[in-house]
Amino acid sequence: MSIFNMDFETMPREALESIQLSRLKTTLERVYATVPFYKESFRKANITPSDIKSLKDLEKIPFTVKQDLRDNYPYGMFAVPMENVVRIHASSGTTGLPTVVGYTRRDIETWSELMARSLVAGGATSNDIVHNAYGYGLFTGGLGVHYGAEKLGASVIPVSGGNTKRQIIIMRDFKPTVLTGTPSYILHLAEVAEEMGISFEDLNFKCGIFGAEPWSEDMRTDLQNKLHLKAIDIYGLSEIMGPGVSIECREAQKGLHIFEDHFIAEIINPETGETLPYGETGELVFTSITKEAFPIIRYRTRDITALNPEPCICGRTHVRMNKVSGRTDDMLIIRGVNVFPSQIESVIMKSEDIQPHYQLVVDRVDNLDTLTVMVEIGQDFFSDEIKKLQNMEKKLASDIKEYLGVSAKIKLVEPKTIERSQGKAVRVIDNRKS
Ligand code: DLL
Repeated sequence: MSIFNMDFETMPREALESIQLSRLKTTLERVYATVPFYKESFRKANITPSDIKSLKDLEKIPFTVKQDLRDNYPYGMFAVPMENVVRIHASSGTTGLPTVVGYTRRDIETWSELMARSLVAGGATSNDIVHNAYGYGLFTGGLGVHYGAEKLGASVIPVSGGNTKRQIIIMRDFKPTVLTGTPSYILHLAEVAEEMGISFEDLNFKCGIFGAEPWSEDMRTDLQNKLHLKAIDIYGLSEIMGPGVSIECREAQKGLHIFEDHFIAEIINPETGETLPYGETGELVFTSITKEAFPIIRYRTRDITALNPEPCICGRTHVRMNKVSGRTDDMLIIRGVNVFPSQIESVIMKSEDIQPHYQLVVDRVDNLDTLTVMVEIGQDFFSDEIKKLQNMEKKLASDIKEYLGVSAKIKLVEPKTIERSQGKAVRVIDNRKS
């Protein structure tokens, strides 16, 4: 089916669910027959694929977690022989062994199609020129967006991350119309463009497709104002496919439509594993229903969100997930209060003098957790009298306490103090772990 044909995305729920069920059954039969991990996990739960007769029955199947992928490193979860695998990607592995994922030729075709559909949802057409600043390499962002843009028939500039000044010249001269990259790197691009005396107002961008890390609504407003484009949130993860698992539509820019003809989404209570109804916030769990090389069943993403089934003004019937507020493993517990970096971002970005560059430093002093929020402020403000700086620090600390219930020490720092992101931003330095 053509990517310009919206049939799959606007299908009545009943028809969509019947496709999901039949694809789910086929996937379960395949993983049971080809991946020893799933055979064993079904055996332990005392079920076989034939016990899954409805979408609701999915709940009977045990979860898959990141550790399972590590235990089967590198290729143990693949459901096809290596001769059928045409591409391998991997997570960075900063917190342990990298997670390795594989794709057959058909998987690459499916992924390209989903990324093309994502770009269309975000407002791109075959006439666009896509400046792709996601990193190319083992990270799925660069090549994922690249193949989708080509599939759409757009012209791709495979610029990747880094070499920022050169990127600005390319933006000025090649006149791209769609910008793709992580929000934190795009922010850095905007900063460097300003230093070079180039205004985004004079560039040709109409939309930006930003994701791969959490970013707040306030960051969206800031990016839209600075870059003079519509900023669209795109979500995905290597284990499920890469970018293009879900995306906001340009019409609503509210919630990310999940490509439900390829993935089944659930929300669970991360503590009990119990499935939660639509609207409730919890951990996102995905089952892939069309992948060949690396099918994955009930994968716990650790991402926190809620699902919204309400009809959307764009006409798509696929459920929307709220903007991801953070990951269960990124959540900071400061003296018993749970807080995500993106919530702190929302609070500090309400202040006009603050630059959207910040880092959270967590320590343990005398057995008590302490949180220091390092935030950049404009050069003018920084050169001002010390009293003004102290007042601002007090104000931000009291806002954080009021909105989030957590005590934090604010440290205002000069512009350029906090390291700029070339890909995903490092928001938290947790000295308790070292
Ligand atoms: O980040 C895939 C991707 C590339 C998505 C480009 C969007 C654009 P991983 O490196 O495996 O894959 O990291 C996946 O990043 O579980 C989330 O925690 C986080 N993440 C991805 N997109 C978003 C988003 C790519 N839009 C992990 N908002 C996921 C918040 C996001 N977090």
